[in-house]
Amino acid sequence: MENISIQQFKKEYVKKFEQLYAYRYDEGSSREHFVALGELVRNYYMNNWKSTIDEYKEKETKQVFYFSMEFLPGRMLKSNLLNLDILPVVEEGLRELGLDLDEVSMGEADPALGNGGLGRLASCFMDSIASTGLAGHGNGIRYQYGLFKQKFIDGYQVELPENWLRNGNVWEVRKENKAVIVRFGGQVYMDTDEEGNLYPRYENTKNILAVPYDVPQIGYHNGIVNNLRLWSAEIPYGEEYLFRTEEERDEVKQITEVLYPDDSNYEGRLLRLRQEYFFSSAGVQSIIRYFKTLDEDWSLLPDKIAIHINDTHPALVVPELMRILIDEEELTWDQAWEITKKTISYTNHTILQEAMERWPIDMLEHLLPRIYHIIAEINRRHIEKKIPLYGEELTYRTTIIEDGQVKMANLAIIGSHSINGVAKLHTNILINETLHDFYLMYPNKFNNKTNGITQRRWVQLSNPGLTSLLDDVIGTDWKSNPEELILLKAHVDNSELLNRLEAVKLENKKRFAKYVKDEMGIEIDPNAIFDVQIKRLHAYKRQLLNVLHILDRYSQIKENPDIDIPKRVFIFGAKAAPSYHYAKQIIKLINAVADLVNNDTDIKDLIKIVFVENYGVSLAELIIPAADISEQISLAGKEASGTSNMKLMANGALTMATMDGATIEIYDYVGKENIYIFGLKNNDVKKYHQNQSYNSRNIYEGNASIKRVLNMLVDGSIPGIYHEGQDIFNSLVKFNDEYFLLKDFDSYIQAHKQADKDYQDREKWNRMALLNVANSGPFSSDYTILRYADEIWKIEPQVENLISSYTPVK
Ligand code: CBF
Repeated sequence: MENISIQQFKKEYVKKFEQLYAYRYDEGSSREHFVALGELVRNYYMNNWKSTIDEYKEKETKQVFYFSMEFLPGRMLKSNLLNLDILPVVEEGLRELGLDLDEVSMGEADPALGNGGLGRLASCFMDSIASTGLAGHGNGIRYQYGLFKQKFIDGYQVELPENWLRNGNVWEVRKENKAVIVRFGGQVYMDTDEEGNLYPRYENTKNILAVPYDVPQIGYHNGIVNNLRLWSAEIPYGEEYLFRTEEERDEVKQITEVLYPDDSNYEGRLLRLRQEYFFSSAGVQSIIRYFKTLDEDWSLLPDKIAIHINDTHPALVVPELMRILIDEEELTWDQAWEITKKTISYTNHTILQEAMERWPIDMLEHLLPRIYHIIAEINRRHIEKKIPLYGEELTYRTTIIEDGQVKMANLAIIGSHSINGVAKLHTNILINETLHDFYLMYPNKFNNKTNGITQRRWVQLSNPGLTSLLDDVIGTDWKSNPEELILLKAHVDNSELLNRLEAVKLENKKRFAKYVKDEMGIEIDPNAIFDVQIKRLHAYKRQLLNVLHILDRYSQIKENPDIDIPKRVFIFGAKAAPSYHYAKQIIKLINAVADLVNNDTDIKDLIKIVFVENYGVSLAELIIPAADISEQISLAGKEASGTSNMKLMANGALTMATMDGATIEIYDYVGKENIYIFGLKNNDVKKYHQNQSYNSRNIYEGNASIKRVLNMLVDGSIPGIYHEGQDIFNSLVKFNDEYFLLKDFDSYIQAHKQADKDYQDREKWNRMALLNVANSGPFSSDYTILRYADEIWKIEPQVENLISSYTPVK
């Protein structure tokens, strides 16, 4: 945008505020200031938003549409200011008005429209697509309630509603004229028209209006403003008489009411399926409506449009596009199928069997009869075509429909031209194990795209201290080309710089310590090692292993109060899915151990535990810059990629890790001296599984430290836990420790001992931290997205790219 002076900004701001609220600006609350500022900032990007979209249309630029059930953008105010290049002006202008931008920013609700890594990745991608000048937009759901607000009551997780839209959303624009109808239920009959063509005749369907709310995605200093389109469900105009009962009205409201409704029961699953079709269908319909304005031949659809499906939640895009092309645009099956496959691409984000979506046939058939017909036909043709080529056995292992269920990953693979994993190991596992049968059929579809993160949010915005240090030492080019961070390496022996890096970290730790004191009443020492594990709570991520380490350390200190180790603050942030009982037991355990340890004066604050409530993007922005150790301790082979590993590394935390996900690539970049690696490798785990030779009880019986720690779970040493301790003990000993915690325990403890030692040598530690920052550039999502654009979507930046080149991951 054009330069704006501080004076001009102040004048415009005061005017905006007083027009909105009709009282003096200095009487306003943070919330009101946020709204006024947001309203003003809108004026600064609206023209660019319009011109970006107009230009794509005029030039018939190929555009990508990223379909995702989750987006976790975090607060958008500062990020919009940064990308518009007016952050310093606004900050100073507000300061002169007696206001603080950070406080104003707190007036914005943090949109929790996602669970974790997958949703946050989608938002990093949105930022990177716009910032690298690519024509690309998001497509998702405007949930009225985001992911639940987590509270701890007696140490137990309690889920409260997260009404993030209570005060509206200043960034969104409701576009009623772009609404579409999405059809559910009823019956469908194939009839013949006068010319003898088959067409579907629908009866008794429930038609729902999908209304889009568009949210700008502003590129970094490049004038591009793309679109994130979030759909909301409403009763269609003029059809209110069809929704006379409260139940019928509720059914509509529910579609976009809440993120991930409880899917532990049939009703919850049905609602989830409804949500998936709702935003898939609405998105595809709006894309097709746009394409038709270009007046091009249908065969050119894949030259103008790419549709990317983020995991299988939007996989119904495949039959929906087929439906529109065949039923509404009257293409033949073969024409439609070619176009569909060429247009769609798919990312797999997990190999966990329980996360692989499957829908019972009767549910799908009942809710979406025509879509089910199309899936069944895709499946029939797949079998017919592949048996002669690959034989029955292999072909039947790849069918979409099996045992009364529809397998969404199979649909996504068969109906797309590209499938990628999100880190090298993960892609290899897909190719060689999980999806090997598909790989035999479609070797060229498979590729890897290691995840990334945007340094704009995760360094520039969340760590201003580190940002100005970097600017001073290596200049500012790293902001548009993060690989430049490697220039830092030349300064690795500059002890003045290392001290400055340490001072920046200390300031960030103090900032977090203040939060902990104010919000939780816990006093933590900023000079302690801040050891951070922030991610969804899941058994495979092994927060429990972290707890076992804490209990071991606690016992050692009790035994030997004069032990010479640095203080540690163990920081957890994690939500458990509401119906995931075991994960919730671990939350209770962590809180109980925190109560025990934090209040035991014998251990002289050598250990403190902080389990922050309601972990999300905003808390991550506070915790990550303050971290010394990044816990990435999943069982090897289970974490597809991880992205907190990259954010933490970029902020100078040292990684404590198993060889899993993208952490392996972090290891490749930083080298073995600058990371703590422990535990089984993927191949070791595989061998144990093959030989069925793992016996956790033997380890328990034979290892005194492990026995001592595990016994604490059941012998009353940890007040406040009841059956949780016994259940967790049983999972580790009686039920053979599915995630090999006991096997990895010793090497984990050793790695932590090494970290204690290294931390006492501050120069060494700071050097390692610096090398982590220096090597974090390749993990920028800007590069990841350029690889998607180049290799999958076949789209090119629309403005002179600030990133002149990108290096393929080594
Ligand atoms: O690819 C993004 C992230 O997705 C997950 O969170 C997921 O939901 N499947 C994975 O668990 C992460 O490993 C991955 O980084």
